[in-house]
Amino acid sequence: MFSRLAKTSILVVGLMIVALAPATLSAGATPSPGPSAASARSITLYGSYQNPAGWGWTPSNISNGLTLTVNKDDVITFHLYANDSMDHQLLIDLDNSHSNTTGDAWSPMFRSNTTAKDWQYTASTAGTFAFFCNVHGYAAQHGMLAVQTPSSGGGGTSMDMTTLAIGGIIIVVAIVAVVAAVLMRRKRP
Ligand SMILES: [Cu+2]
Repeated sequence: MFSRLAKTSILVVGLMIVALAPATLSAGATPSPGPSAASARSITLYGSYQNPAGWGWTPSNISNGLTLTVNKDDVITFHLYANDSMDHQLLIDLDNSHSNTTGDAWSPMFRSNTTAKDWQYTASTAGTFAFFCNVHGYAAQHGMLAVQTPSSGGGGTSMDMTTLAIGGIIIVVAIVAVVAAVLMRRKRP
């Protein structure tokens, strides 16, 4: 006659332990700030006005669909080549106006397909920006530069949220079990 209550109690205690375990793990985990330290990036770009037009990592993947992804505050050294040996100039279009306007950043002119022109750019503004050739214009030669803030949307943050969510669900189940146990006890004559 006592065994039913004992079983229920064991079940409730068991559920409580399961519920507390993720919370303990979460509390004990070191908050990960993410790879926020700015790093030096080396990016090779081949510019070309036509056949094909655009920008590429190499002479064989030149297009107008290239996206470069870096972290905020990365110091990028662009190694710039002119695949067609024409004059080009890389412009980072910080206001996405698709034209050369105040506040944009641009490289020196380059026109060699064998010797790189190096240009350093610090990605101090987060966001997604167009880049294009300041000589031939946005329509002829463009791509995208995505400057990410590492602390937002990091893997560590989403894992913590998942842990908390699972812990919360288990706690709700445990509370329901306690209420059920109490009701069962009250029903006894
Ligand atoms: Cu150009």
